[in-house]
Amino acid sequence: MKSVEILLLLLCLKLVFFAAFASVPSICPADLGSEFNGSDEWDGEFFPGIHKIKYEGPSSKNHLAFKWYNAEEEILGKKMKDWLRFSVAFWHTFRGSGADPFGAPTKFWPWEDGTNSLAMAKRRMRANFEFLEKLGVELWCFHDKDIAPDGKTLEETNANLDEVVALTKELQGRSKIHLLWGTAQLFLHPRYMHGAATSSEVGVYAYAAAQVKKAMEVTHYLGGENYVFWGGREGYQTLLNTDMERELNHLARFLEAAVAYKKKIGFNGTLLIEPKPQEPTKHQYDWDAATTASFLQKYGLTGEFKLNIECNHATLSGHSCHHELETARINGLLGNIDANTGDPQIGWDTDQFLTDIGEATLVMLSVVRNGGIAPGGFNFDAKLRRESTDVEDIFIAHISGMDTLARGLRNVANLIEDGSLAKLVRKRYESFDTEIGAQIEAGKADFELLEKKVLEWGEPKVASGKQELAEMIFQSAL
Ligand code: XLS
Ligand code: NI
Ligand code: NI
Repeated sequence: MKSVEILLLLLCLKLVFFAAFASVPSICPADLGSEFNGSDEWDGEFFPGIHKIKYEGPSSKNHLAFKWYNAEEEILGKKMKDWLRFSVAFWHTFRGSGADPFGAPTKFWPWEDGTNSLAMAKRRMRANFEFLEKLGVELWCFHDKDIAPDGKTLEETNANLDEVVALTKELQGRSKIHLLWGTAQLFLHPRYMHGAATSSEVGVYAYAAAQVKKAMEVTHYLGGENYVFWGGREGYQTLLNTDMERELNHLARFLEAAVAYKKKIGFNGTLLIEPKPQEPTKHQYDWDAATTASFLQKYGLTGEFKLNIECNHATLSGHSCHHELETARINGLLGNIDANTGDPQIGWDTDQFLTDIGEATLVMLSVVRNGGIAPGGFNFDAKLRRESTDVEDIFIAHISGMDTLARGLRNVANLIEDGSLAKLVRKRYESFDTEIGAQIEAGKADFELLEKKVLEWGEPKVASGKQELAEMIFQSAL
């Protein structure tokens, strides 16, 4: 082993601990024997032998084809691609290395040279665009730190970002591919150990603001349709050293400043907050959809923000993804979905591709009720598992996630066509479809009136909730 190889390996081992969130320097040498010349040149294709993925229908046995997702097919009055607005998450798909807190990277993609150089960043971006083209996905998402390396100063860091963004703009211009959302990564660097907008250090608050300012400018420049705030470290480890009220006030001030800056630069995208209960903090402030909705209300920010609901975060908070989606939807806050799932036997954010057809059907039920998700989308905030190490696996994982959600959409169409679930729900509340029910719903029934009714009616009759029937009807649509 040459000394340069030993150095790279040592570097890898050191970086393993940064790698759990699969962003910045988590990639190790693709192939310690490979040659790289420090440029972003790459001969030929990144994914040779993989052609554009086509729809072949449910009977196909080709694992590099769609069985259920047929982009142009109309379902419930809209093309599948318009319901499903799929997006690839750059951080997982192109920066995910397979490293976890116990082990070194396992994925050595052929185009990686083991560096975090600007040339490597540009080559990786070209790989992203070839992947999107071949997969037939037109949207993607990134964190600032995923796509460009840090410099020594903020100026240098921003200049690096500008260089990669210039290439990205050119690549977008040559295709139909565009940006679903951008975000600033405010959790990996040690400066953010106490949080970003909720840090106890004013210099860190300012640094986070400067980073978000730049990330918003870049998102705007790339035509991003949304901008996301995920408060990975906006929370606490112990209340004994934490002024919770002051930290929440700071977070609100930070978000207000973001709204003001968005308006100043003429960015019309939706600002999204992505709730998560914990990990990496013990308690994250935007625990779930309801907590975040009440935070927005308290600080007068409703109307400026929507929510990005992530299925794995939903289950971490003790809810189902469907519960979080419905909570967001009925509050007019459903903005985007980070389409992934957790593992029922593992207690953290495993960010797996969603492959459960029942869960996908419930997700699509909320989206259909919402009339769609645009200008949001289904961002695959999902990673290949550590043990999936073939380039082909990257395609298979996305195809599987897309087909599962497409199946969910088809199932919702079945449910709607069948109509019996909607009928069951309507019937369940029919006692409110009466004069007194209408009075209650209009806020015109006071307690005296209701007491009078009870004296007149006697003991109320209570009908069956029909849970098993509801489940049976749901199952028959799958
Ligand atoms: C982590 C989050 C993150 C956000 C973007 O758990 O899901 O990936 O989506 O910062
Ligand atoms: Ni996410
Ligand atoms: Ni997550």
